[in-house]
Amino acid sequence: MTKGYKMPKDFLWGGAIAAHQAEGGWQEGGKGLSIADTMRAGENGVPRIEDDKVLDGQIYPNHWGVEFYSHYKEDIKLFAEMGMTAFRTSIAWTRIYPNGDEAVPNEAGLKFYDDLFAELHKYNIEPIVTLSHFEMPLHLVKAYGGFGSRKVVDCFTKFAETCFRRYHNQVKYWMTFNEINNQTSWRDPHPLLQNSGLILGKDDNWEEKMFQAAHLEFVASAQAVQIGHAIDPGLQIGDMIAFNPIYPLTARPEDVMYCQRAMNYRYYFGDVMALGEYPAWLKKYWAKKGYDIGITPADEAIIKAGTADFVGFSYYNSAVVKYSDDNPDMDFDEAKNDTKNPYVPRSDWGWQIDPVGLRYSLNWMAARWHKPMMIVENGFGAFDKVEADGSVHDDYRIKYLADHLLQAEKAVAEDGVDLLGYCPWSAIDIVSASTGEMKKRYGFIYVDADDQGHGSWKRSRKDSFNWYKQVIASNGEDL
Ligand code: P53
Repeated sequence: MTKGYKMPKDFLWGGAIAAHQAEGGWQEGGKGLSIADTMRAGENGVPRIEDDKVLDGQIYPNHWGVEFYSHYKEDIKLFAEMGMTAFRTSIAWTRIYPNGDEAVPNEAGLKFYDDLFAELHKYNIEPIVTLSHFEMPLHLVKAYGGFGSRKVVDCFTKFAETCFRRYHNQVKYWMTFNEINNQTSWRDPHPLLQNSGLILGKDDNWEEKMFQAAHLEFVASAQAVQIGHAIDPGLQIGDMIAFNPIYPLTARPEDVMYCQRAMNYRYYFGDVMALGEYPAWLKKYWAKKGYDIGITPADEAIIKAGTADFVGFSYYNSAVVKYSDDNPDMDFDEAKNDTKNPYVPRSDWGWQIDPVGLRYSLNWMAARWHKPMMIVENGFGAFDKVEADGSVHDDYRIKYLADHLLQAEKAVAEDGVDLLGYCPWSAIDIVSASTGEMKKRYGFIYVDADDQGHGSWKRSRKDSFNWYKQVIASNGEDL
């Protein structure tokens, strides 16, 4: 056992999931179709395909997730048994506004989350809620082109307002857009769809479209922050950034300079949302590329007035870049970067495992954004083996989490960063976002189901369940 540090009193010990990856019940209670409901299964190296409707004969793993919709009471009881004091999930936008643009919300959907939050409070578990976690109503994509349109800004702020009004007495911590910066590299199908609901035409410049959509999300997010505070000044409304620190491969000054530019590119999202304005370098970059982002003075005022209260972030891995002489402008192209870090191991899915990078990240963000922070995702996707007696010996997951937690604790205890809580991904096994697989497991709780959605849905405790219980009981000291 590793000796860690006791965390401050009231530190939130949580676990995280997202509605579309866990709930299932895709047609229950008047729920509409989200972009996750028409996304087929993929696997490592095989991208998920987005259909424009549900097709016969295709597998859509988000239709069942892990049936959290019908199992949540049993699951929350297990979270409480671990001692969890917080739980992060998202509100499925399509339960509240099935098409996204209705005048009136869907009462059955609202009721589901009343019950879910009440169940959490029964055990003194603090809900932490993401408003938009890769689950935009499909109708908003088809009718308006997602955040390609200002109409969707209004739909989102209305959705946010509905949730703040209904749940402000039950939910204090909110985040607007999950991993808003995870749309900065070209992949097909492009993550612009998952994040922003954009489907690109053949002649579209994806990068210009990305900057435009992200801008409208910043406006929507800042507006939501202001609306939320007007409803209840006690609400804490954060941004949510996918944080993978980028290192220079060598001490060559060009590598270091290029690395700084890569960090600026990946994390300008956090600059805008935490500091309330665009960085100067980015305006120069747009001018050089001839991009028109369509920013109005009114937008700038909204962004300035609606900065995030805290920085929520996911941390899984770190990355490395190397400058190449054929790129004298030093423009970062994430899709072209496959530089490997010789000093860190990789998971079965190729993710570079780097606990020290978490301490580095916390310090980097503290120095740049000056906000309290919350780790709202951190975890290890792995194949789990169920033994004959039903146990799962996931010592690799325990090691990953213990190593990372120790570094986060050092950042608090030795470096003085303001960290509100830790919510590992995931509280319970769920469907993977990038691959749609069930077999890429993250949870403390095993769910008996396979990639085709077959199984008993029975829940069981993995070894990591008992490990996390002891971590929480010792307030972070026994890792
Ligand atoms: P999965 C890409 C890279 C890093 C994290 O990821 C990512 C993504 C987008 O898929 O997503 C976050 O399930 C995300 C979660 C997701 C989790 O990381 O692809 O917020 O929804 O499940 C883990 O292995």
